[in-house]
Amino acid sequence: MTPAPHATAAQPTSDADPFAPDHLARPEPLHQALREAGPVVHLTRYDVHALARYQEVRAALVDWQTFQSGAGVGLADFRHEKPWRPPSLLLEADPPHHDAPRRVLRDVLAPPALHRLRQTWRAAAEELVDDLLASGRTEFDAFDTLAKAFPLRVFPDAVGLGAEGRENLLPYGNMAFNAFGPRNALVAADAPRVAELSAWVSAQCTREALAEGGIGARIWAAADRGDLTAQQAPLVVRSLLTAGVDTTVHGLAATLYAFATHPDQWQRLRQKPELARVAFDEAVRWQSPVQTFFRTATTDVTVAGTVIPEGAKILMFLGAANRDPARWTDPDRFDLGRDPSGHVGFGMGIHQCVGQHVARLEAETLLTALVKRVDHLELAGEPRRHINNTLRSWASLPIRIRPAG
Ligand code: 4IA
Repeated sequence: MTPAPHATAAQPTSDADPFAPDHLARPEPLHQALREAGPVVHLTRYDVHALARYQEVRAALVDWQTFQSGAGVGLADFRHEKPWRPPSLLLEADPPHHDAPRRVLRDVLAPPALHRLRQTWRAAAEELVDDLLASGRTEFDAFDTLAKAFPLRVFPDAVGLGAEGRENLLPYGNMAFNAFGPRNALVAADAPRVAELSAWVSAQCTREALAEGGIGARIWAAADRGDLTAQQAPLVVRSLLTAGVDTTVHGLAATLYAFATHPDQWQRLRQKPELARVAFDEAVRWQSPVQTFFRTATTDVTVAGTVIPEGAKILMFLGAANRDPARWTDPDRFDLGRDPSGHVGFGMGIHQCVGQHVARLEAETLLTALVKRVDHLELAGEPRRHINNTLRSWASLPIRIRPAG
């Protein structure tokens, strides 16, 4: 047998397919096996190098010079394969090209820029929860009624999207996150809608489509100031629409799932509602809504004694790193008492999630509204996962609540 082109002789290997439905539905056993196999594991099926330990994942994330994003952060190598859409100017770019779009998005999504949204989002969260409680229902699908409903109520308005076609946002995101993986059945299932959904998203990114005063208009204002070109502006808006919807929906679902399965932690939040933001970060650590991302080696690089050759794809298991027992005490426990900072659920380094303040504000406003009005919550049935190549996502989350006396 001749060695695979991107493997070193002594390196641990695995023929597991992390993108197979069983692993996607329940990734923990594979994560543990990969962490235990070694710091770098050659995945023979895709000829990629897997990192599943916290230390190596974090080191790769912060070393953008050696582990580039410009060749794509999915399995596809943009140097040899045509991307399914024009590459993201942020996610799929390296310095110096990455920097101007990043600066613009950083500024429009920074906490001071979000300040004006807080009152509106708080009111929207209270109305959502009040309406739910007023209906008298104590059992419902928290995925539909809260995790999906809340971001879809506040985020498209904040961006300045038109009213038409918003139902396309989640399917578009689902497709984009599947596209980071291999061309498996999940990607094939999305294929019939690629053209239609891409055309709709592109149409929302024009200056004319975006309401005055919204985040989208602020991106266009940056173009007017010369901080971006008119060609870049719509692609920066596209990043907002790709990365900003499914992630928060499934991140909020993860948070609600965490509380429904850890009722003692809900009591803790009731005592101290200011823990809402920590709770969200701990849920992002614990569930890692974005499970995996790739990089490409710009040079032969030695990671913990293993040579990864130039041009090889590196698969980083964020979810595995976030539960690495070498980094976290009792990693499988959702625990408001720990300090979750340092988790890699938002990435790390120059590409670290630029929208994380938006996500935290959504979580804070929704949890705060909920914790004031709900004494107890628990699962009311078996939650159902939705399978996606990259996102740890949900189809339903049945819960039962006891409204506050
Ligand atoms: C983009 C990592 C993930 C949340 C993400 C997806 C798409 C984009 C950025 C980030 O299209 O720029």
